[in-house]
Amino acid sequence: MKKQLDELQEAFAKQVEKITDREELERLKTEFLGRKGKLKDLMQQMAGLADEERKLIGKRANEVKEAIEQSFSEIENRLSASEREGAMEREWIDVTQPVLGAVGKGSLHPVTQVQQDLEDLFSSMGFVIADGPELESDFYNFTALNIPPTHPARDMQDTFYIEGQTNVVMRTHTSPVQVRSMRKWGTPLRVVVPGRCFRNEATDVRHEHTFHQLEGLVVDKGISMADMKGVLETVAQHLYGKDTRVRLRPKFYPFVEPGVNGEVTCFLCKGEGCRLCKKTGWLEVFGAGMVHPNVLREGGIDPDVYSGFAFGFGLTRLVMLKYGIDDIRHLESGDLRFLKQF
Ligand code: FA5
Repeated sequence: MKKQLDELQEAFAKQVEKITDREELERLKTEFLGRKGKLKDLMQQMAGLADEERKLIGKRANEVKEAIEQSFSEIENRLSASEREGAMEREWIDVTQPVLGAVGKGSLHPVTQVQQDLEDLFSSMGFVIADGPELESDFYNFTALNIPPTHPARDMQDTFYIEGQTNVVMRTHTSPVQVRSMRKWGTPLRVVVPGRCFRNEATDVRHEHTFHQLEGLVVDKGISMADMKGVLETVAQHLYGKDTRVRLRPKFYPFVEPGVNGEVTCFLCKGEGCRLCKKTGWLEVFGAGMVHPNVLREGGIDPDVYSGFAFGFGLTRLVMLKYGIDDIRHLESGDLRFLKQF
């Protein structure tokens, strides 16, 4: 019987090498250790042996059984480990990998595109590109621009105020950066300031509560209205072509004297008159004028020696004109159907 036990162990050793999955493992367990398995069968045959021999064979049979059980337990551990690894391999994701295919390539917002285009144009004319805070002091937004606290011109630009803060406002225009720039750089000065502005507006096709402007300021000796007109026409023609006409009409702004309102031909009706241009054929795109002496003084510049001009383009309106957008509210909507066209 000892020989039979040895043969059983050898047969087991050969078969156990082939186990690659749980199904095979269970099948071998039943074959060797099951109630009707090979080992049980041999053990039943031991009943007919003499006492002495049964003791020896019984000991050997137990050794074989323990060895087989030990092998099974090792194989079980090995299979569990590889199952865990497999699961990790299947579930593994690289969170740093860029999304491929599913999401299309993005593009710059049309306001950013026109802003960058104009920054290049102004840089080529020797202008510095500057920035200023969107949450601005009441002083720079109004007072320094010749609009003292009691001045009725404050009503022209109603904005959003911050609760509990009396001295700051969401800036209504980019003009506060005029005095900031004069104080920072002095003369001679050529600067443009693109940026976001805020007004408490009843919104419509041409008015938003949040929109972009592009401010410009030139201060030097002997600067005149002619210089101003030249720069403004250069911008309009750069954006809309050589035939573009610019119309300047007097307008009151407390921080310039004289002041003008600048318009270009309406893109929608080509000057015929439509809902966008309120039937005038012109679209108002900027305010401009010769810098008021009080503003130069606030900037630390002597108005008897220096003069300058300033302008504030409605950058968002320039974008509408360039791309033929007939409702300004699309631009801040975040609607991908709109944005994907640019
Ligand atoms: C101003 O904001 C002056 N700071 C411009 C200026 C600068 C004048 C320097 C003189 C010297 P105004 O409120 O007109 O002016 O606005 C200028 C331009 O911003 C307008 O022509 C228009 O194109 C645009 N704009 C004004 N309000 C809105 C609005 N609610 N939504 C969209 N665009 C607007």
